[in-house]
Amino acid sequence: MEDQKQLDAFEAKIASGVKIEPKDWMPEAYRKQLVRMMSQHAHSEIVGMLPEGNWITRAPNLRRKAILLAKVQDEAGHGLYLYSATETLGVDRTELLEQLHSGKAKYSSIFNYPTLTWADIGAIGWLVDGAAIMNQTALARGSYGPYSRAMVRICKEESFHNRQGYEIMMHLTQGTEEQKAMAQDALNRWWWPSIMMLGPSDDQSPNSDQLMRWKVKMESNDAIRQRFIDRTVPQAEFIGLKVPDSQMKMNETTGHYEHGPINWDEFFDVIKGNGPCNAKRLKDRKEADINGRWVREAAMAFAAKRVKEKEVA
Ligand code: BYC
Repeated sequence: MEDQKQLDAFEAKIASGVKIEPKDWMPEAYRKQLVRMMSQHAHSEIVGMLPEGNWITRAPNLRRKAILLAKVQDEAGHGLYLYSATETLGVDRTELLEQLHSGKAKYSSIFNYPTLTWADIGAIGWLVDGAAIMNQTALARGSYGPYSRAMVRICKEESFHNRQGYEIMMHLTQGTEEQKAMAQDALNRWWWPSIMMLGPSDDQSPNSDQLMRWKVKMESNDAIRQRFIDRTVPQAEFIGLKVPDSQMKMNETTGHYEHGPINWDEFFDVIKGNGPCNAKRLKDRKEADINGRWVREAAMAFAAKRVKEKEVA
């Protein structure tokens, strides 16, 4: 049974804006919620490398290839910070990765869609990184120190990713009719999944109440989604593209866009494992884990050798 006094002190700390650090007392439910959310986030970063990684060899020129390579490496780095931050809560990353590889753990729904053309790489940077930033700048103000600090650096890198994606789209829309059509097609396919990746609507979000009370989440799923839409629709118009929502319109009174219905059946189906690429993503991730084993073993052997050398010296 948790001590009411400890709980009150913990909640008072959060209310006054003091961060919770790894060695501080915390309720078990807070720890569990953080492990769930942070590990899902870490998994999303490394699974997210796969759809973009597919295009490294097919990027249209050397400059684009170098930029994409750097972006995919950044995502691996985000995974590393996030697994490390999750480990401060007393779990081991091997255990978390096993949960991912066995299909027990979730990762972001968005990465279960295919990248069919080069424009999809633009759409991911613009829309997926754009939605992620909307969410993560809020998470950077969250109550758990290691997670909120990881978010600060991740958001800086995501801002660069977002701009490179928009720049790809802008170039395509200034190109031939085929290139413009390719950009519009990518927007058509990525728009709704990007809207959905911000989580189910507030009335279907069982974790939000507790997470917002403990200031892990600072805003609700719908509030962040609205901000993303308000920012992104004018960006699409600026480059001559149209979001695929015939009901999208600006409400002059509220100053916000109103959108058509979101297909939540599709979202829940994808997170259950039935999206177009779920099986492929898990297969590729497991293979990447096996193929990278020798690198991890070599790094561990080298580290052990360094320790021995220091002991002798
Ligand atoms: N996909 O109660 P709710 C990136 C699940 S990667 C799958 O609202 P919560 C990038 C949810 O887990 C950035 N599942 O949940 C990388 C819950 O199920 P469980 C990814 C989802 O946690 C590479 C259930 O639905 N960002 O930027 O309060 C290349 C009910 O939902 C999703 C993060 O991970 C989803 N989209 O709120 C390019 C941010 N949404 O666990 C780019 C961190 C919901 O109870 N995470 N579910 O079985 C969050 O901010 C929150 O977890 C969410 C969901 C807003 C996503």
